[in-house]
Amino acid sequence: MTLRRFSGNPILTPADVPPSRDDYEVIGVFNAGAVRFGDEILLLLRVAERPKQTDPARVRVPWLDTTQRPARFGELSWDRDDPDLDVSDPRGFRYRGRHYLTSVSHLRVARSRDGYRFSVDRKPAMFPAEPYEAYGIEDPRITPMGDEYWITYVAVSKWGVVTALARTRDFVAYERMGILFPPENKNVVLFPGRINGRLFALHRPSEGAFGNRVIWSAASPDGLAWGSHRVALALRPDRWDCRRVGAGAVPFRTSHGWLEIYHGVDDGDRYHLGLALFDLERPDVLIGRSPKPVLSPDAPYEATGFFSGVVFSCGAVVEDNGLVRVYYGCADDSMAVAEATVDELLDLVEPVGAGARPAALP
Ligand code: MAN
Repeated sequence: MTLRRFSGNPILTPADVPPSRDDYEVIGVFNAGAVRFGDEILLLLRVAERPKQTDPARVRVPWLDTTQRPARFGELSWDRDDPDLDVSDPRGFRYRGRHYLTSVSHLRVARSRDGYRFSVDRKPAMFPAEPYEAYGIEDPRITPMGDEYWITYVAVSKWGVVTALARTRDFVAYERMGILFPPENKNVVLFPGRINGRLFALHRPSEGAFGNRVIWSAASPDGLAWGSHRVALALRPDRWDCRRVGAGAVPFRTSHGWLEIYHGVDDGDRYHLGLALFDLERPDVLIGRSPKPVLSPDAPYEATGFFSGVVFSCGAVVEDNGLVRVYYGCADDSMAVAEATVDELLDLVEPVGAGARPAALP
């Protein structure tokens, strides 16, 4: 069994989102956080935009001058046939040893009553504003915390890729709380509320000379200072999650444990979604995992796009009747939704014995 795709997918494409300025174009709307807010489902979209590429011989790349209030777009541009320019990855450039992104992302709210038809706000909800956000803010995850919503998001700049926190009560005003995890770290999800007095997170540091891109857990007294780091979920050789893994949707409570929809990358660089189950009392302890993916990038809008072969979730919404709607980005291009019941998902999870768990660190 896999997630059932909505027949009207994709639910949002770049054509549905106006750019933040007239001379820019939206090239991707994807990897949205998702949450129920009153009688609506809100998506916090990652909107990627760039200057309109008016001259085919030139490459134009945006960045943000965050010393200005509000931040102002700047632009870099090169001859497309400059031998020092490496454009092999559509997401970024390398030029004389430095990395740049081909687009800058901001966060935008979309609202829906039924969970399938969304209307997109005309203005950004959060726009890059801090020095560490100069190349954009990406991949938000929304965790309900009491009467607040805590948003972890990736921020990119010449200082590296970090994960930062913002808080909101109303999805109108957002308060930035600073960086939670320094470079390189992304795919950060917070568990909702305190568990035995502490807050818990899953995060994904990038490896240096040793190690792999695996999911780590951490705990905190206040949500700002994080410690007790452990490897929580490791790679599985020869499977769909053999190359990299990262937390995806914000985990939700079930009778059997915290259910986490994570992404795994295979040897062919395809991104799949799978399930991990963490102990209700110790959310840093893995107790189950799906042997197979619950979604692979097989539909045409997932298989082909800006970055082909990607399904990537930052949020799922669980209804009172047990229906789970999984929102996910397709090929770094568009947004889609697929669903299953909590019971169906739990049936796909196999227990993980203590021997198969990543060892706790000394
Ligand atoms: C990155 C992620 C996402 C993106 C995928 C695929 O690792 O952070 O932003 O969807 O790669 O490009």
